[in-house]
Amino acid sequence: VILAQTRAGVRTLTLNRPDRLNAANDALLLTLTEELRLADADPAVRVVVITGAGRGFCAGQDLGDVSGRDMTFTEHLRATYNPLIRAIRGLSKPVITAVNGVAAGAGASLALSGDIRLWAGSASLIEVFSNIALVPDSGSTWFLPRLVGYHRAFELMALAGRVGAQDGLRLGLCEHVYPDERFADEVQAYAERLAARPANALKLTKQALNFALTTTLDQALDREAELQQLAGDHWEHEEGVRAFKEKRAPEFVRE
Ligand code: LHQ
Repeated sequence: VILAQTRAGVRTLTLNRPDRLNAANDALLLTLTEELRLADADPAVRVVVITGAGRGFCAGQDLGDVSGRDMTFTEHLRATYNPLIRAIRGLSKPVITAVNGVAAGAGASLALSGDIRLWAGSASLIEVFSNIALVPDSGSTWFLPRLVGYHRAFELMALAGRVGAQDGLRLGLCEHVYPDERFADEVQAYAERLAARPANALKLTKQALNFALTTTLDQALDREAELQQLAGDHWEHEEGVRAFKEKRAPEFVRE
């Protein structure tokens, strides 16, 4: 259900149920979460990419796989989707969600959860939950209003409109859009650029931003001061300053 490969410090995890637009079943969700844990622990991995096989990114919960389940909705979310989204936001390395096609329902939440969101020209996002009379889950209620404001978020959720790539870019649902035929190469090139950046500083930056999103300026200032100590004490900082003085590019990757 998940394909995994590492190239040049970039671990790519590919959702692989293409005939179902990579709709999620428990095996897919639990395997993806476990793969993220392994990538976090692997020193050879500096950036993680999550993408989909075939023409879809992820169509959300596999609706053929829910009947007869013995868990409540609440238990199901707590056991599968919530740990996945927490694993992405808590990962000590940047996660790129590379949205190659439609991202619907919990698949839309997954698309929004990345630190960097790259979309193919044919990508789209649908907060599809209300079509089946459900509530947005897997973080959509947290991510979307922070990106587009309450009112646009409510409209997208209430009417389940499809947001195409150009609108996604305009609304801030992704950072870049690349043509379909170059998408995989552009994602790899972008990820390698990120992999060359100072890993410790990026880890701390991700922590600082995630903390700041839910706190006051006072607390954010205090946390910045603590995290800056951790960054400043790291060899990456020394290398960055030395490279600046020597008028050369810094080398942040050490085997
Ligand atoms: C699918 C699916 C799918 C199974 C396409 N399941 N087969 C919910 C419940 C419980 C607890 C946890 O949380 C959640 C969270 C959620 O994610 S709820 C939202 C669930 N997802 C949906 O409601 C999306 C349903 N799919 C669609 O609306 C469309 O397929 C979209 C808009 C995603 C794509 O449309 P098209 O590009 O026109 O593709 P298609 O509809 O023809 O789909 C292709 C195939 O994939 C098709 O199978 P078939 O055998 O006919 O070729 C679909 O049945 C299958 N598929 N989504 N979620």
